Amino acid sequence: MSNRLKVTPNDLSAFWMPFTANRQFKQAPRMFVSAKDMHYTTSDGRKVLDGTAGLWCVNAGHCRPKITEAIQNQAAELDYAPAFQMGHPIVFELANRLVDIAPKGMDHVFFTNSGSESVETALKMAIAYHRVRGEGSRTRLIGRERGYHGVNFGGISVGGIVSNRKMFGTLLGGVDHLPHTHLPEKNAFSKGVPEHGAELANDLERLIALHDASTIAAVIVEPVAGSTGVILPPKGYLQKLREICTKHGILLIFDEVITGFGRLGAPFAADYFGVTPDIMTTAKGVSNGVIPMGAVFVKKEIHDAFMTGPEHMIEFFHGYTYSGNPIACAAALGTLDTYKEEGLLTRGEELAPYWEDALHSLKGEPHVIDVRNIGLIGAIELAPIAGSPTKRAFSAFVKAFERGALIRTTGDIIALSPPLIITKGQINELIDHVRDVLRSID
Ligand code: PXG
Ligand code: PLP
Repeated sequence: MSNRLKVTPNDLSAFWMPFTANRQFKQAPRMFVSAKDMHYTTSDGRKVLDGTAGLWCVNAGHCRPKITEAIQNQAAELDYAPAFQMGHPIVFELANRLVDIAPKGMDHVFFTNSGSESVETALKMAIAYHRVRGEGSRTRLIGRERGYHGVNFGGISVGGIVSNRKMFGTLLGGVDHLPHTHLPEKNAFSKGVPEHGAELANDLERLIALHDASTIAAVIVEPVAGSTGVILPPKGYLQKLREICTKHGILLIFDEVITGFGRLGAPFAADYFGVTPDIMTTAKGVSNGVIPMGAVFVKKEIHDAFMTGPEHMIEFFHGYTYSGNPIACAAALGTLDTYKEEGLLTRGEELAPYWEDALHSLKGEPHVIDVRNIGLIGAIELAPIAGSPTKRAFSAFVKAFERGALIRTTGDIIALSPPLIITKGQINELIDHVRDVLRSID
């Protein structure tokens, strides 16, 4: 008998779960067995409203027919083609389709399999770009406090989430950090982008004065920080970062792993804020989370700088076995078709005012110390239980799941990011669940 057949449904020990309290989970497992559109079904047959699009990725909702069909057909036709020195048609088709919806000037796409890989790719591209242009001294990378850029070494080095960094040694050298932009004392209960804090971008000038621009390759930020608990850029902040980077020849990387593909009500945060970075990292929504995929968008000038030297030579010594995997490409094409047919990349714009009102109706409920929103993202920050940070939000998560809503918590912050197909009625339902939960927890 194969090992697979010997595993009984109760044997949960072999799987070391990612970013999970393993021992607690295995005592009281929470299992999804199927999903459709806005809902999951649990192993005990309950419907759960998806308030988080899985992990911020299922933007078109679950088990959408175009995507399922595309994957099924592709699996039967061409399962895999070598990613290096060989091609297959739909990876080129997908790149063109992505460039069509990308901010103007971002004309090239490099494929990866996750947000973390997109980040590593972008950081390496930035450093190599300066070197191919003869500015090899530009190797320093600047991230931001509380930033999340995935879990690989480059990403945790430029990232600023302490628990994701402290266990893992000295990380990459030559990295510095901007201050985060969370100013609850001035900006609590802001609707949309907050008024105060644009001047925090000027800290980049301080870091440039300290290190000298000639040593700095790139600045990487999330246009809206997601994973840390939803921190919005103050009005004018991203414009300032753009100006300072341009002035000093530093590349600006937007990590759009969460904000990409319609989350803010525009295709990308770059469109929403009217600020174009030099490199843009994406993943998640590119394939609706269904098959792992990431895509790094690059400006023409950066791509073209590599296209020198003998033509038989590899221009960029980087890539993954599964870069542009055919089945992932099929999933992404099915996803883009679904987004297009249903107008999902801009649907958030219509829904955002309703979403904002619904979220802010939670002001005044027990424990709520801030509510933040932008596009179809929302955050409800709770006062921590003295001496037991994260405990209150975690019990809210468990209670919400029991009541029939999937929410996400990080620290004592509840983050919401539903699939972009959510209806107004379902927004009410989700917020009512959160309200009831807040009233029922200690
Ligand atoms: N950059 C950003 C901005 C992200 O949000 C990554 C990179 C890494 O992507 P991968 O695909 O390697 O996980 C992310 C991922 C949460 C949560 O609950 C957020 C992410 C992943 C899982 C959970 O906030 N963001
Ligand atoms: N480790 C070994 C031993 C490998 O041979 C490879 C790829 O050939 C990798 C890691 C990298 O794997 P991937 O290309 O899937 O990132």
